Amino acid sequence: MDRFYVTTPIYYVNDEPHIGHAFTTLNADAVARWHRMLGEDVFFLTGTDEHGLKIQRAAEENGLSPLEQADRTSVRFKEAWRSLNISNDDFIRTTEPRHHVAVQQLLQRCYDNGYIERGTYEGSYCVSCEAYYTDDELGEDRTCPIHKRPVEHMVEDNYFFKLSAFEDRLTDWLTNSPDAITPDGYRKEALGLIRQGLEDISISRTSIDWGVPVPWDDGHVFYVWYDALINYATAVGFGSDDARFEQWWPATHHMLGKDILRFHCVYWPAMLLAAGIEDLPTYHVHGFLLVSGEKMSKTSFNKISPTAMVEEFGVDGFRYALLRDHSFGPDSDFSYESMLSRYNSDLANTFGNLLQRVTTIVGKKCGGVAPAPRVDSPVADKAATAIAETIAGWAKFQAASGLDATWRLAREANELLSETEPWKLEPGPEVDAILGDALEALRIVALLGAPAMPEAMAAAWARLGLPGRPEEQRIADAAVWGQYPGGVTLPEGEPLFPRLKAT
Ligand code: ME8
Repeated sequence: MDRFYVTTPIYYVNDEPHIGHAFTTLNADAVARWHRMLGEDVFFLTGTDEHGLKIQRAAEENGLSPLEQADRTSVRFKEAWRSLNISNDDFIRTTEPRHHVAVQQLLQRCYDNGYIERGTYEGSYCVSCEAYYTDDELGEDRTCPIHKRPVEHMVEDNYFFKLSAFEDRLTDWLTNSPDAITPDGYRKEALGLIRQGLEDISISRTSIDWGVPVPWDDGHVFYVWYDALINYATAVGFGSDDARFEQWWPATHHMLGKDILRFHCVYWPAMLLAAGIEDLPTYHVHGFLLVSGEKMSKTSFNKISPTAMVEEFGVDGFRYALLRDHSFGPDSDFSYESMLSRYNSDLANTFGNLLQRVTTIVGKKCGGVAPAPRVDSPVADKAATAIAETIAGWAKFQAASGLDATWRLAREANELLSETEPWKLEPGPEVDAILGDALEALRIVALLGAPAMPEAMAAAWARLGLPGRPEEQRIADAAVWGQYPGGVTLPEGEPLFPRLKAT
């Protein structure tokens, strides 16, 4: 069976979950669900990043120990993901012993292979990014280019990773694997960073002790980023179960925001190569969700909590609108108004009305017993196109374009009804044919829409009188026109997506 290993970034525990985190996690969840429906063996990982100066300072501000701070916020992330029905198979915390073992083993290997050396570092450091910046990367008045806050001058005696040794191998990898980082603009961005020249990077700290100790030198802990990146290896057995790691690692897909591209797409593959791991991950990078044109951040007071959105739109309404409205790649403006109009147009109107209308007419014209679709239906070709485009969208990790293609089929079915007006016709074969086709279109939309809206589409499935859940089907078998069985009695029910008014 094909394997598919998908990850989100592990989020910092100094901050509460917001819809930016939810965006990556929901996309990863929907992609994981899609791959399960393809029949693949899926492992889906998310978690929290708990070491480093940023967490230590947040803990101090809150009068907590760093571990207490981590325990409290990590739970917030777990709760947020439960409330969004995220189907992760594991939740890793970098404070767990399994992770310490993996970090020490992986970096010890880099050290033994001659890629880590001692030295002194002096530079401008942004605590919010947990990253050093060169002078030409800084913004006005020596501020961090991302957080716009003053950077700190740091001088440290520490260990350096010989990143410069990997320039050629990284360039070859990104030049020869056109799908290594998608969308392609981000592959070019990573190549650009490598072509500017790679300097060795400082990977340990003596100024703090909240981290994983360097195994060959007691006074140092690893710098948080080099500990954090290794979480992806820890969770599939690195350091504890070599056979498991070898099975899963070649199937790795990292989903992440563009803010952490350099760490993921340049530093991390170099670390893997330095440790003798030749299989490099595949990356899927997205832009920022912007609120009134600004990135959401603690300092801008513009963060929106996923819980508030679930209260407005329901879990699946929020999941759908977020996935459908923001394609995975460019920056995208988030607004309540566009979420509302997406919900009303696609869910309340297009899908919800279609389901309600069709089941009502089946009640009136067919005695409540659903007719079967036509094999040679005028909708069949359109359905085949929508299915193919849906599959292509998900294959590219583009939930928005997959869902767009799926919803075209729902609109086709609505048009079929508007053009033929079966409610005006006498009961008989013509009405049966139209309704059978519409029911089949609904079945296919519920099937293909299930990764985005697992519960709502399961409810729609039941309303179509179908057994089981759409997620239990295999795409290759079920996404083919003509399978709606007909002959089933349709249960009655309330609209699945009641129309919402602006609040
Ligand atoms: O960087 N729009 O954690 P983090 C879209 N711990 N996505 C956003 C977003 C926004 N406005 N804001 C955040 C870290 N994200 C490290 C990662 S991984 C080994 C270590 C999402 O809590 C997006 O996925 O700052 C981004 O890359 C991530 O949250 C950063 O989360």
